[in-house]
Amino acid sequence: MNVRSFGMMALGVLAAAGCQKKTFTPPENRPPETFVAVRSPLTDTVSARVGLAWYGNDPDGEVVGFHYIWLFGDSVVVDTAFTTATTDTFVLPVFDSVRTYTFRIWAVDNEGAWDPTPAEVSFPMVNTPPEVSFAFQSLPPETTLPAVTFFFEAHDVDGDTTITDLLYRLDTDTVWTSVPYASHYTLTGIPPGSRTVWFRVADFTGAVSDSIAFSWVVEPLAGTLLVILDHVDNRDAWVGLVENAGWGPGSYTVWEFPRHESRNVQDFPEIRESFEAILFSGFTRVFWASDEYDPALTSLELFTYPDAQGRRLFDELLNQGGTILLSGQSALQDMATDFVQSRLGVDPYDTTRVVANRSVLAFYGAIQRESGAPSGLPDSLTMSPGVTILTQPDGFLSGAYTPLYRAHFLINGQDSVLTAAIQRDNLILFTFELAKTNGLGNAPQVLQVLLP
Ligand SMILES: [Ca+2]
Ligand SMILES: [Ca+2]
Repeated sequence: MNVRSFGMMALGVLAAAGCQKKTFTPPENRPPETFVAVRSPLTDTVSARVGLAWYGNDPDGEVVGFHYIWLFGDSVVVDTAFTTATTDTFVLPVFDSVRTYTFRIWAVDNEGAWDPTPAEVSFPMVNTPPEVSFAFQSLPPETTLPAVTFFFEAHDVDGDTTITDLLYRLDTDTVWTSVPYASHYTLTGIPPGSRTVWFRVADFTGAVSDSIAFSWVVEPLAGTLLVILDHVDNRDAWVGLVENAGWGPGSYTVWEFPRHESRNVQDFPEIRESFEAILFSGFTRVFWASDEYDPALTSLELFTYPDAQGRRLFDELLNQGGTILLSGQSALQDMATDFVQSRLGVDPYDTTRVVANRSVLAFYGAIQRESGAPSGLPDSLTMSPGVTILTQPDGFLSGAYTPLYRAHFLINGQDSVLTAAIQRDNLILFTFELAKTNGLGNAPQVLQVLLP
């Protein structure tokens, strides 16, 4: 090898070195860092419910999610695989004694690396007793029958679903009675007299709320006639009608439908429980009365629409041979149509025609007994003193019923005579208020004949 060739070779080596690919060594992935913050107000101890927020930073990539666990000492209380959320509220099992729980969380980056130094926060947690109150404007009247439905609002800072029991005690009870918690409860068979009832609620640990109390007067059920007053303005007129028909005090019972101001009619499924307990306490006759013109305000629909579950009660009473007499201008419109047709035999055409023409119907003058009506009924009724016209009654042309009374209506200014009281089997409908048609003093006789 000469110098030249060595030189060439050296050049070749240098050239080769210059062309050699440099090996790429990426920087090692750097793990993310995790932070956690408490959103709930913190005191010495917290309730079972705690709100937390967290986030993570990754210096050379991005955080794609988190793993977290809840620990009590060394044992895992809540374990999760993975979450992309950055906030949550947790409800942990709490007890009467303080337990310290630890929340530990790891951010995970886009290369799957966990934060080697997870964030954590610890809480001393203790159970808090629940609280209960009567639902807004839900209290029963000062005087009731021996079955009453109460409505509650109960809360527990450890979670409302942790409330498990309702406890109640009447002043005549020596011990508390516990039932599964619901937002209403119906007491039945309450001893008559001046009563006080106390309620409390308990959570799943047995922690109980303070008690709430209600004091009222419970009247006994009496007789076999139940008078339902459904939005009645002139209570004295209706009760007077009943008493003048021969039912003395203590021989009948009045049940006043809760007025809408105090309870929404949608609560009927609950109210029904107390009504049912009362209705099937030996009553064989029901007199439903209303002097409200607006069927949206009265509640007969709840006893006649199948989905309100109240029809079952009327059906059962009728099927047992009980008699129901309905009297009021809103009665026909407030009832379910199929109930009117099947139970009263009213023609569907009549129902729709009457409703359609309702605004042009005016009812006036004397009311006369129909020829086929029971002969014991008064031959004619007339308006009570001071009542000159009933504005919105209903009238029928014909149907599979026994006509009881016909009356003069003004239809588009024309005098027309239509049937205004009908009977089919043991269901009777007066589309006007008997309490307002006692001008001759003989309206009580109607009750004597039809509700013997
Ligand atoms: Ca990273
Ligand atoms: Ca609690």
